[in-house]
Amino acid sequence: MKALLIIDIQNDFCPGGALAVPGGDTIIPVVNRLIDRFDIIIQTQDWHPAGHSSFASSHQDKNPYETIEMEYGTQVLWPDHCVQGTHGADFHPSLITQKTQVIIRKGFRKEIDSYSTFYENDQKTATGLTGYLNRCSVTDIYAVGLATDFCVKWSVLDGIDEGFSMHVVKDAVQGIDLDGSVEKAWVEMAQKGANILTSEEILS
Ligand code: VGL
Ligand code: ZN
Repeated sequence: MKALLIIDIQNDFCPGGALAVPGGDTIIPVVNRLIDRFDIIIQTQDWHPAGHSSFASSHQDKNPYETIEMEYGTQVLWPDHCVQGTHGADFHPSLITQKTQVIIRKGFRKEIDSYSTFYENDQKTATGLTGYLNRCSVTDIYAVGLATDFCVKWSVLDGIDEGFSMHVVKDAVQGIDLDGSVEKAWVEMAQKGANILTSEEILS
């Protein structure tokens, strides 16, 4: 079985949002077309409590995009974004969400961030998605959404470690790009064995 994994297509990651990914909303029509071709649809939702430890505003003398050492390693600090229950945390209104059967919320623990939809950033705390997908006999996961260099990348790398065949639809993702991080993400995903393809190859 194959599943479509729609990552973080939320208002705050789209133009006008608090952590806008350049062109973040341009992928939505592509994602909507892909939804038709899958029976298993999973969405992720970045879902932070106010004062989350990944927000620069939670640390003295820190600006967004600087880094900090956390117990679990280096963490990029972000503008406040995707705060639980706010408009910024809602899915973009153009995204078709009716067919989605599971929504994985992540980053909801104040002291730990979560980019990947399989593990939080300590690389130990599981979200439980692997169990769900295994019970549904999913072997192949097609990743789309935001952002290529953070949540998409970590989900794809962890998905491979969890034993899934991971596919990344390159015209259905967009990146933040801090110091070449998008280019690096493509290399890391390809080197680990992700299959990179276009939406055309799925739709045709
Ligand atoms: C993301 C930064 C912070 C993402 C989430 O969805 O890629 N990036 N929180
Ligand atoms: Zn976040």
